[in-house]
Amino acid sequence: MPAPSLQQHDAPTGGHPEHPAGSDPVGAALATTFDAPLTRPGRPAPSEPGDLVQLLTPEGERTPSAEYDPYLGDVTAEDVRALYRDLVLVRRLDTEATALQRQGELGLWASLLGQEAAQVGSGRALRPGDMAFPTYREHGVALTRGVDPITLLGLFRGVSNGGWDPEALRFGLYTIVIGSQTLHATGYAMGMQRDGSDDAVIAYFGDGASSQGDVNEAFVWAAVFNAPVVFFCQNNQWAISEPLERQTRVPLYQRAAGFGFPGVRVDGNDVLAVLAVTRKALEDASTGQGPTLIEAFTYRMGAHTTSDDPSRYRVAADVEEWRLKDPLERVKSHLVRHGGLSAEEMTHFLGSVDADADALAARVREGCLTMSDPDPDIMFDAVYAEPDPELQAQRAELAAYRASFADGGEA
Ligand SMILES: Cc1ncc(C[n+]2csc(CCOP(=O)(O)OP(=O)(O)O)c2C)c(N)n1
Ligand SMILES: [Mg+2]
Repeated sequence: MPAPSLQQHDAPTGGHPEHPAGSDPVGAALATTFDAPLTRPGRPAPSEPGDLVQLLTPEGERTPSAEYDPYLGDVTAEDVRALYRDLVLVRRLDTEATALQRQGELGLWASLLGQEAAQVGSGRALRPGDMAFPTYREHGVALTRGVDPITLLGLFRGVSNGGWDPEALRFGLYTIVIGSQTLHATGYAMGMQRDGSDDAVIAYFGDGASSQGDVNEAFVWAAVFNAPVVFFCQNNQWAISEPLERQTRVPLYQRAAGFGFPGVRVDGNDVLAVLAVTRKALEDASTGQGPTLIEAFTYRMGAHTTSDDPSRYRVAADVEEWRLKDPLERVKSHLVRHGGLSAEEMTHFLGSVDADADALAARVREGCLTMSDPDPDIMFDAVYAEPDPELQAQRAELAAYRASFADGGEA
Protein backbone atom coordinates (compact mmCIF):
# COMPACT_ATOMS: atom_id res chain seq x y z
CA MET A 1 0.00 0.00 0.00
CA PRO A 2 1.44 3.43 -0.88
CA ALA A 3 2.47 5.65 2.00
CA PRO A 4 -0.39 7.89 3.10
CA SER A 5 -0.30 11.22 1.31
CA LEU A 6 -0.21 14.35 3.41
CA GLN A 7 -2.77 16.03 1.16
CA GLN A 8 -5.34 17.80 3.25
CA HIS A 9 -8.22 15.60 2.05
CA ASP A 10 -6.34 12.49 3.00
CA ALA A 11 -6.69 13.47 6.63
CA PRO A 12 -8.51 10.29 7.71
CA THR A 13 -5.53 8.07 6.83
CA GLY A 14 -3.11 9.98 9.03
CA GLY A 15 -5.34 11.91 11.37
CA HIS A 16 -6.28 15.52 10.82
CA PRO A 17 -3.32 17.71 9.76
CA GLU A 18 -4.04 20.04 12.67
CA HIS A 19 -4.70 17.15 15.07
CA PRO A 20 -2.25 14.37 14.11
CA ALA A 21 -3.41 10.85 14.90
CA GLY A 22 -2.18 9.93 18.32
CA SER A 23 -2.68 13.38 19.82
CA ASP A 24 -6.32 13.39 18.81
CA PRO A 25 -8.66 10.50 19.62
CA VAL A 26 -11.16 11.48 16.92
CA GLY A 27 -8.42 11.62 14.25
CA ALA A 28 -7.11 8.27 15.44
CA ALA A 29 -10.58 6.72 15.26
CA LEU A 30 -11.08 8.08 11.76
CA ALA A 31 -7.68 6.80 10.69
CA THR A 32 -8.63 3.25 11.57
CA THR A 33 -12.16 3.53 10.17
CA PHE A 34 -11.52 4.96 6.71
CA ASP A 35 -8.45 3.95 4.81
CA ALA A 36 -9.70 4.18 1.21
CA PRO A 37 -7.96 6.96 -0.71
CA LEU A 38 -10.11 10.03 -1.17
CA THR A 39 -9.09 10.53 -4.76
CA ARG A 40 -8.31 8.02 -7.46
CA PRO A 41 -4.76 8.18 -8.84
CA GLY A 42 -4.64 9.70 -12.32
CA ARG A 43 -8.22 10.96 -12.18
CA PRO A 44 -9.23 14.57 -11.56
CA ALA A 45 -10.85 15.16 -8.18
CA PRO A 46 -14.59 15.90 -8.30
CA SER A 47 -13.77 19.37 -7.01
CA GLU A 48 -11.65 20.34 -10.05
CA PRO A 49 -13.33 23.52 -11.35
CA GLY A 50 -13.71 22.17 -14.92
CA ASP A 51 -16.58 23.68 -16.90
CA LEU A 52 -17.78 26.31 -14.50
CA VAL A 53 -20.34 28.89 -15.60
CA GLN A 54 -19.14 32.18 -14.18
CA LEU A 55 -20.46 35.61 -15.20
CA LEU A 56 -18.91 37.67 -12.43
CA THR A 57 -15.30 37.05 -11.41
CA PRO A 58 -14.30 37.16 -7.74
CA GLU A 59 -12.91 40.64 -8.55
CA GLY A 60 -16.35 41.77 -9.72
CA GLU A 61 -15.68 41.83 -13.45
CA ARG A 62 -18.45 40.72 -15.80
CA THR A 63 -17.46 37.90 -18.17
CA PRO A 64 -19.56 37.52 -21.33
CA SER A 65 -21.40 34.29 -22.13
CA ALA A 66 -23.21 33.74 -25.41
CA GLU A 67 -25.30 31.02 -23.83
CA TYR A 68 -26.33 32.70 -20.60
CA ASP A 69 -26.22 36.46 -21.21
CA PRO A 70 -29.65 36.35 -22.91
CA TYR A 71 -31.07 35.23 -19.55
CA LEU A 72 -29.84 38.44 -17.94
CA GLY A 73 -31.03 40.76 -20.72
CA ASP A 74 -33.61 42.44 -18.49
CA VAL A 75 -31.38 42.76 -15.41
CA THR A 76 -30.74 46.45 -14.75
CA ALA A 77 -28.16 48.07 -12.48
CA GLU A 78 -30.99 48.60 -10.01
CA ASP A 79 -31.76 44.87 -10.08
CA VAL A 80 -28.11 44.08 -9.29
CA ARG A 81 -28.35 46.45 -6.34
CA ALA A 82 -31.48 44.62 -5.21
CA LEU A 83 -29.63 41.30 -5.43
CA TYR A 84 -26.82 42.76 -3.34
CA ARG A 85 -29.35 43.90 -0.77
CA ASP A 86 -30.83 40.37 -0.62
CA LEU A 87 -27.35 38.93 -0.07
CA VAL A 88 -26.56 41.33 2.74
CA LEU A 89 -29.94 40.83 4.42
CA VAL A 90 -29.72 37.07 4.43
CA ARG A 91 -26.15 37.11 5.75
CA ARG A 92 -27.28 39.43 8.54
CA LEU A 93 -30.20 37.14 9.33
CA ASP A 94 -27.75 34.22 9.49
CA THR A 95 -25.39 36.09 11.84
CA GLU A 96 -28.24 37.08 14.13
CA ALA A 97 -29.71 33.58 14.21
CA THR A 98 -26.29 32.11 15.04
CA ALA A 99 -25.95 34.61 17.89
CA LEU A 100 -29.45 33.80 19.13
CA GLN A 101 -28.57 30.11 19.22
CA ARG A 102 -25.39 30.82 21.15
CA GLN A 103 -27.44 32.83 23.63
CA GLY A 104 -29.77 29.87 24.19
CA GLU A 105 -32.73 31.28 22.28
CA LEU A 106 -32.66 28.74 19.45
CA GLY A 107 -32.12 25.02 19.84
CA LEU A 108 -30.09 24.84 16.65
CA TRP A 109 -29.18 26.87 13.56
CA ALA A 110 -27.90 25.69 10.20
CA SER A 111 -25.81 28.52 8.81
CA LEU A 112 -25.84 29.35 5.10
CA LEU A 113 -22.63 31.39 5.31
CA GLY A 114 -20.93 31.30 1.91
CA GLN A 115 -24.00 29.99 0.10
CA GLU A 116 -25.92 33.27 -0.11
CA ALA A 117 -25.47 33.74 -3.88
CA ALA A 118 -26.52 30.18 -4.71
CA GLN A 119 -29.73 30.73 -2.78
CA VAL A 120 -30.58 34.31 -3.70
CA GLY A 121 -29.69 33.77 -7.38
CA SER A 122 -31.85 30.67 -7.71
CA GLY A 123 -34.64 32.06 -5.52
CA ARG A 124 -34.87 35.23 -7.62
CA ALA A 125 -34.95 33.13 -10.79
CA LEU A 126 -38.20 31.54 -9.66
CA ARG A 127 -41.38 32.83 -11.24
CA PRO A 128 -44.45 33.41 -9.05
CA GLY A 129 -46.04 30.02 -9.80
CA ASP A 130 -42.89 27.91 -9.53
CA MET A 131 -42.71 25.64 -6.49
CA ALA A 132 -39.59 25.20 -4.37
CA PHE A 133 -38.75 22.24 -2.12
CA PRO A 134 -35.99 23.18 0.34
CA THR A 135 -33.70 21.35 2.76
CA TYR A 136 -33.06 22.92 6.20
CA ARG A 137 -30.49 25.49 5.04
CA GLU A 138 -32.40 27.46 2.41
CA HIS A 139 -32.89 30.67 4.40
CA GLY A 140 -31.89 32.77 1.39
CA VAL A 141 -34.48 31.12 -0.84
CA ALA A 142 -37.04 31.48 1.96
CA LEU A 143 -36.41 35.22 2.02
CA THR A 144 -36.94 35.51 -1.73
CA ARG A 145 -40.22 33.57 -1.43
CA GLY A 146 -41.53 35.95 1.23
CA VAL A 147 -41.24 33.71 4.31
CA ASP A 148 -41.02 35.97 7.35
CA PRO A 149 -37.62 35.24 8.96
CA ILE A 150 -39.28 35.24 12.37
CA THR A 151 -41.49 32.37 11.23
CA LEU A 152 -38.39 30.60 10.01
CA LEU A 153 -36.80 30.90 13.44
CA GLY A 154 -39.84 29.27 15.07
CA LEU A 155 -38.71 25.93 13.68
CA PHE A 156 -35.24 26.30 15.17
CA ARG A 157 -36.70 27.49 18.47
CA GLY A 158 -38.77 24.33 18.59
CA VAL A 159 -42.15 26.06 18.76
CA SER A 160 -43.32 25.14 15.26
CA ASN A 161 -42.95 22.47 12.61
CA GLY A 162 -42.86 25.10 9.90
CA GLY A 163 -45.38 27.85 10.19
CA TRP A 164 -45.76 29.10 6.64
CA ASP A 165 -48.25 28.08 3.97
CA PRO A 166 -46.27 26.16 1.31
CA GLU A 167 -49.02 26.50 -1.29
CA ALA A 168 -49.44 30.24 -0.86
CA LEU A 169 -45.71 31.07 -0.79
CA ARG A 170 -44.75 28.33 -3.27
CA PHE A 171 -42.07 27.23 -0.82
CA GLY A 172 -42.30 23.82 0.87
CA LEU A 173 -41.56 23.17 4.51
CA TYR A 174 -37.97 22.58 5.55
CA THR A 175 -36.95 18.94 5.18
CA ILE A 176 -34.46 17.29 7.51
CA VAL A 177 -34.66 13.79 6.01
CA ILE A 178 -31.79 14.08 3.54
CA GLY A 179 -32.87 13.96 -0.09
CA SER A 180 -36.50 13.01 0.49
CA GLN A 181 -37.78 16.32 -0.88
CA THR A 182 -36.38 15.53 -4.34
CA LEU A 183 -38.98 12.76 -4.65
CA HIS A 184 -41.72 15.06 -3.33
CA ALA A 185 -40.62 17.68 -5.85
CA THR A 186 -40.62 15.21 -8.73
CA GLY A 187 -44.07 13.91 -7.84
CA TYR A 188 -45.32 17.48 -7.53
CA ALA A 189 -43.81 18.33 -10.92
CA MET A 190 -45.48 15.31 -12.51
CA GLY A 191 -48.78 16.47 -11.04
CA MET A 192 -48.28 19.94 -12.49
CA GLN A 193 -47.44 18.38 -15.84
CA ARG A 194 -50.74 16.47 -15.77
CA ASP A 195 -52.62 19.63 -14.80
CA GLY A 196 -51.21 21.32 -17.90
CA SER A 197 -49.41 23.94 -15.79
CA ASP A 198 -46.70 26.19 -17.28
CA ASP A 199 -44.91 26.38 -13.94
CA ALA A 200 -41.90 24.38 -12.84
CA VAL A 201 -40.49 22.95 -9.64
CA ILE A 202 -37.08 23.36 -8.06
CA ALA A 203 -35.66 20.82 -5.60
CA TYR A 204 -32.78 21.87 -3.36
CA PHE A 205 -30.35 19.34 -1.94
CA GLY A 206 -26.70 18.98 -0.98
CA ASP A 207 -23.63 17.12 -2.17
CA GLY A 208 -24.11 14.58 0.60
CA ALA A 209 -27.73 14.06 -0.41
CA SER A 210 -26.59 13.16 -3.92
CA SER A 211 -25.60 9.77 -2.49
CA GLN A 212 -29.10 9.05 -1.22
CA GLY A 213 -31.31 6.50 -2.96
CA ASP A 214 -34.20 8.99 -2.92
CA VAL A 215 -32.26 11.49 -5.00
CA ASN A 216 -31.22 8.91 -7.58
CA GLU A 217 -34.79 7.58 -7.79
CA ALA A 218 -36.05 11.12 -8.27
CA PHE A 219 -33.59 11.54 -11.16
CA VAL A 220 -34.93 8.38 -12.82
CA TRP A 221 -38.57 9.39 -12.46
CA ALA A 222 -37.97 12.95 -13.58
CA ALA A 223 -35.97 11.79 -16.60
CA VAL A 224 -38.35 9.15 -17.91
CA PHE A 225 -41.47 11.28 -17.37
CA ASN A 226 -39.76 14.46 -18.58
CA ALA A 227 -40.97 16.14 -15.38
CA PRO A 228 -40.71 19.94 -15.16
CA VAL A 229 -38.25 19.90 -12.25
CA VAL A 230 -34.89 21.54 -11.70
CA PHE A 231 -32.55 19.70 -9.35
CA PHE A 232 -30.49 22.34 -7.59
CA CYS A 233 -27.53 20.83 -5.76
CA GLN A 234 -25.62 23.21 -3.54
CA ASN A 235 -22.27 21.49 -3.51
CA ASN A 236 -20.79 23.09 -0.41
CA GLN A 237 -18.20 20.29 -0.42
CA TRP A 238 -19.13 18.92 2.98
CA ALA A 239 -21.81 16.64 4.38
CA ILE A 240 -21.24 17.35 8.06
CA SER A 241 -17.66 15.97 8.37
CA GLU A 242 -17.64 13.97 5.13
CA PRO A 243 -15.79 15.64 2.25
CA LEU A 244 -17.10 15.72 -1.31
CA GLU A 245 -14.63 13.00 -2.28
CA ARG A 246 -16.57 10.55 -0.11
CA GLN A 247 -19.73 11.13 -2.21
CA THR A 248 -18.43 10.97 -5.76
CA ARG A 249 -15.51 10.26 -8.04
CA VAL A 250 -16.79 12.60 -10.77
CA PRO A 251 -18.05 16.18 -10.68
CA LEU A 252 -21.67 15.92 -9.53
CA TYR A 253 -23.18 17.70 -12.54
CA GLN A 254 -21.80 14.96 -14.79
CA ARG A 255 -24.04 12.41 -13.12
CA ALA A 256 -27.05 13.87 -14.93
CA ALA A 257 -25.80 12.46 -18.24
CA GLY A 258 -26.22 8.92 -16.93
CA PHE A 259 -29.87 9.62 -16.16
CA GLY A 260 -30.50 11.26 -19.51
CA PHE A 261 -30.81 14.97 -18.80
CA PRO A 262 -28.43 17.92 -18.87
CA GLY A 263 -26.20 18.84 -15.98
CA VAL A 264 -24.45 22.18 -15.53
CA ARG A 265 -21.94 23.40 -12.99
CA VAL A 266 -22.29 27.02 -12.02
CA ASP A 267 -20.14 29.16 -9.76
CA GLY A 268 -22.37 29.07 -6.69
CA ASN A 269 -20.76 32.23 -5.34
CA ASP A 270 -21.75 34.21 -8.42
CA VAL A 271 -25.29 35.48 -8.01
CA LEU A 272 -25.63 36.54 -11.66
CA ALA A 273 -24.47 33.20 -13.04
CA VAL A 274 -26.78 31.31 -10.69
CA LEU A 275 -29.67 33.57 -11.69
CA ALA A 276 -29.05 32.99 -15.41
CA VAL A 277 -28.45 29.25 -15.19
CA THR A 278 -31.53 28.70 -13.02
CA ARG A 279 -33.71 30.84 -15.29
CA LYS A 280 -32.68 28.75 -18.26
CA ALA A 281 -33.30 25.46 -16.45
CA LEU A 282 -36.75 26.63 -15.28
CA GLU A 283 -37.63 27.79 -18.77
CA ASP A 284 -36.52 24.47 -20.24
CA ALA A 285 -38.57 22.60 -17.65
CA SER A 286 -41.68 24.66 -18.38
CA THR A 287 -41.36 24.23 -22.12
CA GLY A 288 -41.37 20.45 -22.11
CA GLN A 289 -37.62 19.95 -22.18
CA GLY A 290 -37.53 18.07 -18.91
CA PRO A 291 -35.23 18.26 -15.89
CA THR A 292 -31.81 19.83 -15.44
CA LEU A 293 -29.29 19.18 -12.71
CA ILE A 294 -27.60 22.37 -11.56
CA GLU A 295 -24.53 21.91 -9.43
CA ALA A 296 -23.89 25.20 -7.65
CA PHE A 297 -20.24 24.89 -6.72
CA THR A 298 -19.71 26.66 -3.44
CA TYR A 299 -18.31 26.18 0.04
CA ARG A 300 -19.81 25.88 3.49
CA MET A 301 -17.88 28.61 5.29
CA GLY A 302 -19.25 27.84 8.73
CA ALA A 303 -20.05 24.76 10.74
CA HIS A 304 -22.62 22.21 9.54
CA THR A 305 -24.89 23.46 12.31
CA THR A 306 -24.30 25.15 15.63
CA SER A 307 -23.79 21.63 17.07
CA ASP A 308 -20.75 21.02 14.88
CA ASP A 309 -17.07 22.00 15.21
CA PRO A 310 -15.49 21.88 11.73
CA SER A 311 -11.97 22.50 13.07
CA ARG A 312 -12.03 18.80 14.00
CA TYR A 313 -12.03 17.68 10.39
CA ARG A 314 -10.94 20.39 7.96
CA VAL A 315 -8.09 22.83 7.60
CA ALA A 316 -8.36 26.57 8.02
CA ALA A 317 -6.44 27.16 4.75
CA ASP A 318 -9.38 25.82 2.72
CA VAL A 319 -11.75 28.24 4.37
CA GLU A 320 -9.35 31.12 3.74
CA GLU A 321 -9.13 30.21 0.04
CA TRP A 322 -12.90 30.43 -0.26
CA ARG A 323 -13.09 33.67 1.67
CA LEU A 324 -11.47 35.30 -1.38
CA LYS A 325 -14.43 34.13 -3.47
CA ASP A 326 -16.98 35.71 -1.15
CA PRO A 327 -20.35 36.03 -2.89
CA LEU A 328 -21.16 39.46 -1.41
CA GLU A 329 -17.79 41.09 -2.02
CA ARG A 330 -17.78 40.37 -5.74
CA VAL A 331 -21.17 42.04 -6.27
CA LYS A 332 -20.05 44.97 -4.17
CA SER A 333 -16.85 45.34 -6.23
CA HIS A 334 -18.90 45.14 -9.39
CA LEU A 335 -21.28 47.83 -8.18
CA VAL A 336 -18.47 50.12 -7.07
CA ARG A 337 -16.70 49.83 -10.43
CA HIS A 338 -19.55 49.43 -12.86
CA GLY A 339 -22.75 50.16 -10.94
CA GLY A 340 -23.37 53.52 -12.58
CA LEU A 341 -23.50 55.41 -9.27
CA SER A 342 -21.29 58.27 -8.15
CA ALA A 343 -19.06 57.67 -5.12
CA GLU A 344 -21.50 59.63 -3.02
CA GLU A 345 -24.54 57.72 -4.30
CA MET A 346 -22.73 54.44 -3.72
CA THR A 347 -21.88 55.35 -0.13
CA HIS A 348 -25.51 56.25 0.42
CA PHE A 349 -26.71 53.00 -1.13
CA LEU A 350 -24.33 50.82 0.94
CA GLY A 351 -25.34 52.72 4.08
CA SER A 352 -29.02 52.15 3.39
CA VAL A 353 -28.44 48.42 2.85
CA ASP A 354 -26.56 48.17 6.15
CA ALA A 355 -29.33 50.07 7.90
CA ASP A 356 -31.94 47.70 6.45
CA ALA A 357 -29.85 44.74 7.61
CA ASP A 358 -29.59 46.14 11.14
CA ALA A 359 -33.34 46.77 11.21
CA LEU A 360 -33.99 43.19 10.05
CA ALA A 361 -31.68 41.80 12.74
CA ALA A 362 -33.39 43.86 15.44
CA ARG A 363 -36.83 42.76 14.26
CA VAL A 364 -35.79 39.11 14.14
CA ARG A 365 -34.26 39.27 17.63
CA GLU A 366 -37.33 40.94 19.09
CA GLY A 367 -39.62 38.47 17.30
CA CYS A 368 -37.62 35.51 18.53
CA LEU A 369 -37.52 36.63 22.15
CA THR A 370 -41.26 37.33 22.23
CA MET A 371 -42.34 34.17 20.40
CA SER A 372 -45.01 32.36 22.38
CA ASP A 373 -44.81 28.65 23.14
CA PRO A 374 -47.37 26.57 21.29
CA ASP A 375 -50.38 25.02 23.01
CA PRO A 376 -49.44 21.30 23.38
CA ASP A 377 -53.00 20.45 22.31
CA ILE A 378 -52.29 21.43 18.70
CA MET A 379 -50.05 18.39 18.22
CA PHE A 380 -53.23 16.37 17.67
CA ASP A 381 -54.64 18.71 15.02
CA ALA A 382 -52.96 17.60 11.84
CA VAL A 383 -52.38 13.88 12.46
CA TYR A 384 -55.41 12.58 10.53
CA ALA A 385 -57.80 14.29 8.15
CA GLU A 386 -60.79 12.62 9.87
CA PRO A 387 -61.44 12.42 13.64
CA ASP A 388 -59.89 9.30 15.16
CA PRO A 389 -61.29 7.84 18.41
CA GLU A 390 -57.93 6.77 19.83
CA LEU A 391 -56.39 10.15 19.13
CA GLN A 392 -59.40 11.88 20.68
CA ALA A 393 -58.94 9.75 23.80
CA GLN A 394 -55.26 10.71 23.98
CA ARG A 395 -56.18 14.35 23.54
CA ALA A 396 -58.71 14.14 26.39
CA GLU A 397 -56.15 12.36 28.59
CA LEU A 398 -53.56 15.07 28.03
CA ALA A 399 -56.16 17.78 28.71
CA ALA A 400 -57.15 16.09 32.00
CA TYR A 401 -53.51 15.66 32.99
CA ARG A 402 -52.73 19.31 32.33
CA ALA A 403 -55.85 20.40 34.21
CA SER A 404 -54.59 18.48 37.26
CA PHE A 405 -51.86 21.12 37.74
CA ALA A 406 -52.64 24.20 39.77
CA ASP A 407 -51.63 26.42 36.83
CA GLY A 408 -53.52 24.31 34.29
CA GLY A 409 -50.27 22.89 32.86
CA GLU A 410 -49.21 26.26 31.46
CA ALA A 411 -45.70 26.37 32.94
C1 LIG B 1 -31.88 10.23 5.65
C2 LIG B 1 -30.93 10.96 6.55
N1 LIG B 1 -29.74 10.44 6.84
C3 LIG B 1 -28.87 11.12 7.63
C4 LIG B 1 -29.21 12.33 8.18
C5 LIG B 1 -28.23 13.09 9.05
N2 LIG B 1 -27.71 14.24 8.33
C6 LIG B 1 -28.18 15.49 8.54
S1 LIG B 1 -27.43 16.63 7.57
C7 LIG B 1 -26.46 15.47 6.85
C8 LIG B 1 -25.45 15.86 5.79
C9 LIG B 1 -26.08 16.42 4.57
O1 LIG B 1 -25.07 16.94 3.73
P1 LIG B 1 -25.44 17.67 2.38
O2 LIG B 1 -26.48 16.91 1.64
O3 LIG B 1 -24.16 17.93 1.67
O4 LIG B 1 -26.11 19.04 2.83
P2 LIG B 1 -25.46 20.24 3.67
O5 LIG B 1 -25.74 19.97 5.13
O6 LIG B 1 -24.02 20.30 3.36
O7 LIG B 1 -26.19 21.48 3.24
C10 LIG B 1 -26.72 14.20 7.37
C11 LIG B 1 -26.03 12.96 6.96
C12 LIG B 1 -30.50 12.83 7.86
N3 LIG B 1 -30.92 14.02 8.33
N4 LIG B 1 -31.34 12.15 7.05
MG1 LIG C 1 -23.02 19.63 1.65
